[in-house]
Amino acid sequence: MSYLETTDPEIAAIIDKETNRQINGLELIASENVVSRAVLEASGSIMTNKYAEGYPGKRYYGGCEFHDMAENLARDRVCSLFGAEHANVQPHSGSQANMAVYFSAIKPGDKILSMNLSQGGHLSHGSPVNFSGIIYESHQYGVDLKTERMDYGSIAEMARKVKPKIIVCGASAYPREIDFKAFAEIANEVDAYCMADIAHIAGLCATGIHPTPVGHTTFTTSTTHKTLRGPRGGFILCDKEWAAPIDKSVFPGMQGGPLMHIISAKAVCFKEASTKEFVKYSQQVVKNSRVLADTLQSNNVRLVSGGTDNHLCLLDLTNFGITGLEAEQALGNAGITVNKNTIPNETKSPFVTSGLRVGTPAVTSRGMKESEMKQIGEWISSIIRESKNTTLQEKVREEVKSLASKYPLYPDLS
Ligand code: DSN
Repeated sequence: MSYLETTDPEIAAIIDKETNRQINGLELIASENVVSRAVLEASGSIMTNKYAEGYPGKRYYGGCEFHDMAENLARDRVCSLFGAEHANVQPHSGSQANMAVYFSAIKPGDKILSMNLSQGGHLSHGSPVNFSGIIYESHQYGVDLKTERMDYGSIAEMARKVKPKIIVCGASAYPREIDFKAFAEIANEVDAYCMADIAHIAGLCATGIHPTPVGHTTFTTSTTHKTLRGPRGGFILCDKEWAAPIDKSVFPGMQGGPLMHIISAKAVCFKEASTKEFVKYSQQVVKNSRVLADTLQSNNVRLVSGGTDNHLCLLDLTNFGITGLEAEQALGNAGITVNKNTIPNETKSPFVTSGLRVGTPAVTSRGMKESEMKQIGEWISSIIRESKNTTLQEKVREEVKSLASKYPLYPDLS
């Protein structure tokens, strides 16, 4: 960062502070990760200098020969990783990937059937405050309020009643396996398209640890930066018959120039995700999540749905008499970064919440395993038991820092 320090010391100092925060703390936000040096280098490369509107072989600017090579590599690699026929790697985010699918498959005013945000869904799945709930008529399913799991029978019943044009499956705060095949069958029965948004679990689907929707659903969308451990961005997978409408919806439909430095970094991520090391990493993410869940439960923390099958746990704090917001702040003071989250049967606003979401992708990337997860589970439990105890928070902060120092973010950063 020597150039930045000279030309813009203010922003250099901010990046330095954030680097220290990441080095010294524990990142348990389920949607975050730590990318490889190779992904960082590609994201920070001179590929950012170029406009490349269009697609490989059909660009609106000259000088795109190397950008064509990078985008083709990204497309081929992600298709082979997921066994898909066609990929669009240009969406700047998961929301834009979802938007491109809606723009391709349905019309304004058409019905969407998707999971409620407050029970684990996502804003871009038809929330009334999001474009998806404003442009389309949104109908939402939740989890069964007793089991706190998806109930495919009642989702099918709802689909028969609503007759949506598209059924959206996938979630951002659901700790259990999702039966994408069942969703595809429901969609088929009611003559709807089916879109699986695998943003959270893409790394688990790519490695076979979670069943993949590819081959079942009409569209699969995702981000690249969660369990897949790539740069921030999105992509869409579909069959060849949908390639032209999807590509047209992304560009010129909703985006201009693709972020070619990010597409290059996506290509690196897809290569990394196809290695044996990444399979081992993904297995460890789930093992770590289960140990964290067991440790929390042994400390009387109630987990939504009673446990986890994936990279995240959803904690119900009701019995501790604190809100998600208070717990997020108390844990933040102890160097443990998490996010407050609504839970099924939520009684508080999304800014306060009764729950907390914790995930293991980032700490697993740093090399932490079962014994560290036990320790982290004990720290979380003690902090939420005594959320006003600032002496405890300071003590845990020092212990967190000491643990973090044994698992460097990058070998040359400590
Ligand atoms: N905001 C992301 C998450 O944290 O789950 C989803 O887009």
